Amino acid sequence: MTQQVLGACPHDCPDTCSFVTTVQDGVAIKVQGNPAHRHTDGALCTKVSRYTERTYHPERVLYPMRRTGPKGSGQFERVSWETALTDIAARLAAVAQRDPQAILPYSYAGTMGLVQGESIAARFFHKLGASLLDRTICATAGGEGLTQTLGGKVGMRVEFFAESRLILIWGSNSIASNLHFWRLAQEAKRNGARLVCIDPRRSETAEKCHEHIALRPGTDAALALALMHELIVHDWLDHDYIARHTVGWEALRERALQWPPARAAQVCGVPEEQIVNLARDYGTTRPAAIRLNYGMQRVRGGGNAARAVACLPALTGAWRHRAGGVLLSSSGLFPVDKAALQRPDLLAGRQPRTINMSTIGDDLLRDGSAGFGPKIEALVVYNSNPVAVAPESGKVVRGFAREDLFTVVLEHFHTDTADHADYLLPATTQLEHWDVHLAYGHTDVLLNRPAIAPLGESRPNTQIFRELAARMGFSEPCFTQDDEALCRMAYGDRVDFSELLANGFATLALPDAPYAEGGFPTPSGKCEFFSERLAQQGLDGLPDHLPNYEVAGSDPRHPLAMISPPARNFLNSSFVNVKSLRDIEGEPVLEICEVDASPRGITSGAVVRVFNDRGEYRVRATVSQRARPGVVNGLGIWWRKLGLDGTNVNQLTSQKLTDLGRGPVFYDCLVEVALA
Ligand SMILES: Nc1nc2c(c(=O)[nH]1)N[C@H]1C(S)=C(S)[C@@H](COP(=O)(O)OP(=O)(O)OC[C@H]3O[C@@H](n4cnc5c(=O)[nH]c(N)nc54)[C@H](O)[C@@H]3O)O[C@H]1N2
Ligand SMILES: Nc1nc2c(c(=O)[nH]1)N[C@H]1C(S)=C(S)[C@@H](COP(=O)(O)OP(=O)(O)OC[C@H]3O[C@@H](n4cnc5c(=O)[nH]c(N)nc54)[C@H](O)[C@@H]3O)O[C@H]1N2
Ligand SMILES: [Mo]
Repeated sequence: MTQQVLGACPHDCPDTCSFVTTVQDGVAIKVQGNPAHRHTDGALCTKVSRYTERTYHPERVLYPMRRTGPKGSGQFERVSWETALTDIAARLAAVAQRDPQAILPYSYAGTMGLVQGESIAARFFHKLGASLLDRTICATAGGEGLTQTLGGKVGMRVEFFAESRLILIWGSNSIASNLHFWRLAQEAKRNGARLVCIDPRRSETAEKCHEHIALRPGTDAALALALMHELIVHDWLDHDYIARHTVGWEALRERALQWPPARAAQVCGVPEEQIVNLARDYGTTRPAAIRLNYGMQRVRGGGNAARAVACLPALTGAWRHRAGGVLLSSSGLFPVDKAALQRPDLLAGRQPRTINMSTIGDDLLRDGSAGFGPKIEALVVYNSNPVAVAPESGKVVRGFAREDLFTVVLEHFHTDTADHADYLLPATTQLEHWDVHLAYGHTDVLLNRPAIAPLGESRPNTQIFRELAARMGFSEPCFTQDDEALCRMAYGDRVDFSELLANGFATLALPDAPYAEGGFPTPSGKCEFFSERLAQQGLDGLPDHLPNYEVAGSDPRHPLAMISPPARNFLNSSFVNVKSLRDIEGEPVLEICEVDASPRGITSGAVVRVFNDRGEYRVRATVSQRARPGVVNGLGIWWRKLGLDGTNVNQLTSQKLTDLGRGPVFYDCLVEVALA
């Protein structure tokens, strides 16, 4: 019997596709884009079209496993669920009796699902009184910057980019990481729009745009301020929009006038003329739109850079048109009832400390102290692979290798993190469980129905936490709600669940041009060039350029800047173990340009050492025009154990944090490269 089941792509990607799984006699045989969903348009990326290969992968974790070898060895024996759950509950209870804050949940967006993400899991840790996790690893700097200026993670409706006349693709490799947006940009291009890519790397996207501005990493605010300078001196401003819908114009004007293009050209390492021309295009083309993405905020000044860019459309009045404005993330537009799903009220007045996931390396190595609180004694990891993705992995690995740390990992695969587990528990994939989704690159809600029965003895995250809760004696009824009930609860009556059941998606009712008449969700209701909230915290009320922690030229021993953007056929560290996709990527590479390669005797194919004071990573070099002078690109995020020497790029990245949002600075990193 053949059946078609509507689902949603669970991955951390702006596109959040609706898909259709064809099931034959209980086996999923293919996954295809849902043609009825306009954002998916019947097409999936290469990765997710191979979803059955991932689900039926011979190395799926199918049974609960208990560690038998040393930490990190990846040696396990199969145990029953009963044994695993009883022992885990007893171990957690013993720690909790001393201090529940010594227990840390660690999770991110392995699935973006609201139910298999933070629902029963959050309730469980709230009830326990465990440490809270600051989920900063991806987007908090840009998210906070956007929120200070526009009031939230809000922006243009993505579909209207197709009508724009000028599109700035800023800090984003859309072809790799936002493919369905690229389709809209192509449509605009066919209608005569000009596409400009702002990215240190000559990415797959940059080479297909009309123009590529290859600035130095971490200099985006300088570029944005110079654009403002030009808008001001040439009077390409919408004075009426500025007067009615913005705050802090006089102060911003004064700041921007300190940034003539010549100054920014020096800082950004691009020709002055390129900045002048971009400003003219932006100032004189209507409608003009900016697709900002998170690639530009993984540096010290990432929050300020997002603020500076977010000011631009209010200066020119681009928001007046539905095809004008800026989009970084649309997630703030979704009316999710987080409190109902996650139940922070179960803390019952307790205020556990918060641990920043981006400094997990340092924090696992800390002893208890007055400022820090108790030493971390137990770690429960789900939907994340921190040993591969967190910065400064030398320290992360040392932390996970602690013999006195009790670690539980819920996973599909034997990842680098799973290798360090005391218990490894088999989780279901998106084809095997219910979920409901928001999106950060469009504005539709998606539903995912299970297409097949759980493989082996795998269970949904929710079910694993329900059973742990029962063994811990948590008797609140919220610990027995089933997944379908949780899906219904996520949006309550704000989204029609019968529509989700029937179509797999539902569209939020939103205006075409949300800020044509102002009405931003900031405290003032205006676009806040000047942020009173930041000024009150003693921070700069205006956006400014903050140089990287590790500015090229500041350290003669490590003269090259390294960025580590995603490889096209992986999704963060997911899919690295899917052979057909890994075969396309080949092996970990470092892109280096000719002028940096030749004095070092490096030719394409040579194995090189990439190093700084935090560590060393061996990788194969590709001499390529994708890298600009002074910057090397270490494409991510490989599993350490599949790399040349059992490490990956994060061996080199630092645990310093961004100006706003306490985020990681993956792309603010100096290195030296030498033949191995
Ligand atoms: N195929 C694929 N798709 C993905 C992902 C993936 O790993 N693979 N990751 C997903 C995730 S988690 C996220 S958060 C999203 C967004 O993910 P992003 O991290 O925004 O990924 P990209 O779109 O690749 O954009 C990064 C681009 O920013 C550039 N960049 C680096 N430093 C700077 C800088 O200082 N300034 C500017 N202007 N550009 C810079 C990089 O060279 C790269 O081309 O994509 C998601 N989609
Ligand atoms: N150097 C460098 N490092 C980076 C980045 C970079 O650009 N450069 N990007 C950063 C960014 S943007 C992000 S978002 C983070 C991403 O970091 P993570 O959120 O850790 O993402 P993944 O590496 O994809 O790991 C997710 C894991 O969750 C598992 N998983 C998926 N679904 C489920 C499920 O339903 N249940 C359970 N239990 N597990 C599941 C997958 O098998 C996978 O191993 O990495 C960051 N790290
Ligand atoms: Mo991310």
